[in-house]
Amino acid sequence: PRNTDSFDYSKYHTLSEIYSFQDMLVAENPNLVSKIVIGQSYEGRPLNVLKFSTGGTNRPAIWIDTGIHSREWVTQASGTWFAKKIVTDYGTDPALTAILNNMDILLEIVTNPDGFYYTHNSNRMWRKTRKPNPGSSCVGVDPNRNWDAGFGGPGASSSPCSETYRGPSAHSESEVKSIVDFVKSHGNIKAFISIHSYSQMLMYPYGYTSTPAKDQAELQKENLGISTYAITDLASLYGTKYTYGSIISTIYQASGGTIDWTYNQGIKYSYTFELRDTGFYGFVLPANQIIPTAKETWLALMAIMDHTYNN
Ligand code: ING
Ligand code: ZN
Repeated sequence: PRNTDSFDYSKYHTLSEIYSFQDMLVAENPNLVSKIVIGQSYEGRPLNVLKFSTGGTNRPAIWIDTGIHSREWVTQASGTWFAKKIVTDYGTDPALTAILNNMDILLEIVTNPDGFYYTHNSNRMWRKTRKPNPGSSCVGVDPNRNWDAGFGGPGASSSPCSETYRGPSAHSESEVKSIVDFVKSHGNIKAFISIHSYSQMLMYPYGYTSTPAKDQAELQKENLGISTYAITDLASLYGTKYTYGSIISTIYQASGGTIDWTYNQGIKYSYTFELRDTGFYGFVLPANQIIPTAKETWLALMAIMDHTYNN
């Protein structure tokens, strides 16, 4: 495609197609969208973040990432759709317009580009990064077990051959460390939403411990409230059913996860999604479900972003 209007959002795209989509979106919307390269992957690919901003300096921001696990293709595809949705709705949708007149949205669509390239060219089911592990023939670290939050505890593996290998040390993966450095230097991120598939769940901290998050009573209530609104809005479109709760109580114990770290950094509205489906197709969700998945998820994202903006 020569522009983002002729881009086919109902198909899965390669890494280079998504990279060129990002550049086209920036070129078409120079007053709204810019591209920040927050680092490089192990294999040297750019880690691109789209910044949607109507001005100001270091405004409060909402972070959204998709594709930290490369095989979860509906997430990168939804992220691409979200990017187009933001530029389309700004100026016409009152809720999004109000948010963007006061806050920035930061969107990393391909959070694990080496893994994503590998899923297109070698192994569709690749999850981890592509960094070799010294002394092992197994490659890669689970980038959702590599964060400095309960790192090394139960709910991650110390074996390089495991799909949940935590890595040699916290933030050993440049795909993770680049976000860590960005979040710390930004210092004004109010909501952090990390998107996975599949299972149809909306979750909040913690994953590494069943010890309730700080200000648990109040935040738990708020989390429950936000989650309820978000999944109710999501279901309003096609009736897709989501479950919700803390990570450890909803899916399983997982240490070193993204949003446990962002929450401990003080980002109160830290959420993680598991998009469609519940396992019939799993990671290999048919392309005809991309747009419905993106559309219903957008309603939940708007609920979370709106709550963040109003608090
Ligand atoms: N599931 C997530 C995983 O990394 C998860 C579940 C999400 C755990 C957020 C911890 C934090 O195991 C998938 N499908 O990757
Ligand atoms: Zn995942």
